[in-house]
Amino acid sequence: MTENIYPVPQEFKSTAHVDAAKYEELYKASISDPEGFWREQGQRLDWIKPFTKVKDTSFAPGNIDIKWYEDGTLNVSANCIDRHLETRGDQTAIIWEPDDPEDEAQHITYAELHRRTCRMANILEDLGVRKGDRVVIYLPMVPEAAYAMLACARIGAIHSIVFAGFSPDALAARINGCDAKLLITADHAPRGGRKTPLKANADAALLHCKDTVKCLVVKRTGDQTTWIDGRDYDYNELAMEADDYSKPVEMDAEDPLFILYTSGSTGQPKGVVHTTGGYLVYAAMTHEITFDYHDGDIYWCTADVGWVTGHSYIVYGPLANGATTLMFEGVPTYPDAGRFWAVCEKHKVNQFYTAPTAIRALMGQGVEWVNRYDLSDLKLLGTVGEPINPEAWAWYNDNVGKGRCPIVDTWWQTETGGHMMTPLPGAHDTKPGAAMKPFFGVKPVVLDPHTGQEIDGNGVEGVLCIADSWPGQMRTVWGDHERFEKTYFADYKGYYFAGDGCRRDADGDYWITGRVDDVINVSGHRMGTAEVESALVAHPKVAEAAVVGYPHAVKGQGIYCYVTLMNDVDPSDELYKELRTWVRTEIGPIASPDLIQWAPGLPKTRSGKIMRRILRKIAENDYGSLGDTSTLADPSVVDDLIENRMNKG
Ligand code: 6R9
Repeated sequence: MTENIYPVPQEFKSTAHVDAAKYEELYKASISDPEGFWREQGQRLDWIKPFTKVKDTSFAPGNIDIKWYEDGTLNVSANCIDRHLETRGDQTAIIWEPDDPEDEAQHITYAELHRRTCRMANILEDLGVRKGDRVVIYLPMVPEAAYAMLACARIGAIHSIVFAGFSPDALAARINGCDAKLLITADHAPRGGRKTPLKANADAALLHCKDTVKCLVVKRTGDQTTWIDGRDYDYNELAMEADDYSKPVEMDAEDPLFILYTSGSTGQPKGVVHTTGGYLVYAAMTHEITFDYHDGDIYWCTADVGWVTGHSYIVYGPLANGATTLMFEGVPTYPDAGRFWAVCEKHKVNQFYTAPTAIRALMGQGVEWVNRYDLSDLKLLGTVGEPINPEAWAWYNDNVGKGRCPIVDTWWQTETGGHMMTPLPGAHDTKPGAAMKPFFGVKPVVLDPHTGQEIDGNGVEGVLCIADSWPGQMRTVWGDHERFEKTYFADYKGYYFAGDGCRRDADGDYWITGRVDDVINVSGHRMGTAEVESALVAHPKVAEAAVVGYPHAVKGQGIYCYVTLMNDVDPSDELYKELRTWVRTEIGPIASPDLIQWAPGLPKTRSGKIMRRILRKIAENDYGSLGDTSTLADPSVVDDLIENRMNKG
């Protein structure tokens, strides 16, 4: 192998939860006896009624059925808060670092978290929310987001968080998609010195929802917002009156905990459903083992709670472990490109977990921003969300970790609930860009995409599937179990198909090679090209659109749109700008097209199917390998597109 190998730092080996020998032993046990392995891991949680059954799962066609710990009962909020009160009531549970560094950070103890969550739970009940009801959370990165999640869990309501960067239309679709009873939002979301008018967005969204949906408004900036009596409720006012105790509701292990909408290769985003027992066991275990979290450590994951990473690794995993978890409202470059490192120094962060896109953006700003700060408390670094290029990995390792901190490159998905492949910091040497090893209980297989057969041995490449269930696995698509089966289990029967390609190298280590479907990954955010296309064609001047990803130095992938205009419409710079704004309004700023190419025609097969493979190659400036174009209805379309390829070179 030509790649560099970074050995486990010596000082890490002696104190790590898992070393190489222990990994081998436990991994083997987890695969040969999943029942026994997960029975023991189930003891991480406090159960109201202990489980006797551990695993009852089927990937069989027509009968996709996943249950873990199914006869046990528990409450997630009690596991994340109440059980820690006796031993660590005064320990900080959440450190909140606001957008503006001049504003004061908050240290919320477990005792305070308990009070706040109970009050929120009582408010939700007063507003009529009951076990099984859905609550949509559309909040900035404020502690109230965690209170709201935990309060839902406490009373058995199912939360669905919508990232605060999403537009009113996207918010409305999600409120309606899960038929939510309540929306929790804030007046504004400060981020990077700017303010997103969340309440105004919520007002616009609610115009498209049932008029029984209530709206609970958290005061963040205190700016004036419009108010509809009888629909809108003031959280801060209600919280002053609310009782400090709320009894955690006894939930079945398989009761839903949350729904999180995520993009796929077809149609509109789907509601990924995670349940109570298995999810929490898996989030807690992966948080402790992957990050080698020890009591007293300060842990920071820079994600937003609007994404799954925020669910599992800001809130549920860390709090289940009684950790101190840092919640950051801002962005890496505000007020300057040293912000991440300033926060690491200020709060003495020990484990730092971020996305490759942030690393690349900061790398571009120069290493002097890192060198200004004392990062000697850091012990471990992590990345998530997209493949990391070796240059960014090396920069992170050398300048942030100073060569002392292992880097865990964690591959997983909204659907998987927690880490699926990652090096364990005390056990595995690392290779820049490799996800390395499966987590305990995870059985990855590499399949031939054409035959669907498993490819054995090392030095092989194919599509990545998982051969058996793990406790953090999603259980269904909200309201559409058939779509669950079709999306993840239909292409390769008997396996969970992740949508990613992968390589198992000569040493047997895994590398994720990127999506093999029509999902693109823009700054670590997952997006279905179909969503952007349907936003574009909703514009009255657009006849047809095809969207593909292309390599982008900072974002990983950029959004490349081929747009065919209506007959009587001419392309113009104004229209170019208008379409970009249009997509931002329809979906949100993260879906903003990077490049639009006016396309008089799109390459189609004779049956009318757009040949995206060709469009991808053109977007990538890779004309030499267009592949077979003989099935095109009109091959001249391709020449025209190549000629007009934007951003040549
Ligand atoms: C957690 C999260 C999932 C998709 C996944 C893959 C990509 C995530 C990665 C990675 C390479 C890693 N992905 N982690 N690719 N290396 N370490 O990101 O969930 O938003 O659902 O995205 O992200 O393509 O399939 P989600």
